[in-house]
Amino acid sequence: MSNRPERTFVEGFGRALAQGELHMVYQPKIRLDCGALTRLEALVRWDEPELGPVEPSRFVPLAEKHGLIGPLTEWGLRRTLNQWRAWRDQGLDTNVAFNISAVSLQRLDFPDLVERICNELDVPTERLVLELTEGATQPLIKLMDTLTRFRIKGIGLAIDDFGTGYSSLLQLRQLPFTEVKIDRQFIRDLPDAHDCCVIVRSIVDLAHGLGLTATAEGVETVEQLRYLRTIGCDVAQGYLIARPLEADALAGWTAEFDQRWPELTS
Ligand code: G
Ligand code: MN
Repeated sequence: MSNRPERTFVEGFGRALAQGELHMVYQPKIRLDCGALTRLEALVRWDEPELGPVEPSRFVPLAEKHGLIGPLTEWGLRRTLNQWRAWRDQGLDTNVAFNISAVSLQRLDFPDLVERICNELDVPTERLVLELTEGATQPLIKLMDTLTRFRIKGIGLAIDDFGTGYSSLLQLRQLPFTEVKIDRQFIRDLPDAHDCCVIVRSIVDLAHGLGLTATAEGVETVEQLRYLRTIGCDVAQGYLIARPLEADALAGWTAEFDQRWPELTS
């Protein structure tokens, strides 16, 4: 009896993938020096007919456990890269960030699959950044070969939620990352909490010293954004800038944000 809800989940999720109950939304990341859109993070949403919207944090761990992460990742990546091409055709020149489960990285041929999908859908690999979070059971450091294969193919690698969980400085030194995403827990209390200011400033310096892009996630207030600009953080993402958007809302957001940028920075 105890695993019945999980079995129901597996059936429901299989149906979701097959019948189009899943869709992608996209959250803008901007350059803090000029406010320009630099990339969009693709995030999956499940519109369950009875439950309504289900958050990825509730179904991704189950998909991982029941062997469904492969189909989910491939579906989401194809959807996202097709969308990138549609935006490019509309004249929106940007990059995309896509979240990868540590489970997918255990397959040594996974970088080849990602490259194949990029080629098939005519998206240059340089336009793609993969966001990785440390899995509970799989330290990223064990995945050196796989991560290096992505970099050789021109695909960028961001370490997500940096500063929490298992993420360590050793990883920054040994793994071929291109970007550090500072966890929103450190951003939340900027700029009033002195300790958070010290931590965030140090991560930005560390990232720059190692030649990596520093990105702040979870930026919700003007004060946070202004502080991040003063310390030279490169990129910001968060509800202040935009909530995750439906694909067709991007053009409207871009026009609106261009207008709003001067007052955010003055
Ligand atoms: O860690 P990662 O970058 O993958 O997190 C993405 C998630 O964070 C998404 O589910 C998104 O809705 C959420 N998110 C994005 N911006 C903000 C924000 O400014 N505040 C909070 N609390 N959550 C955010
Ligand atoms: Mn992410």
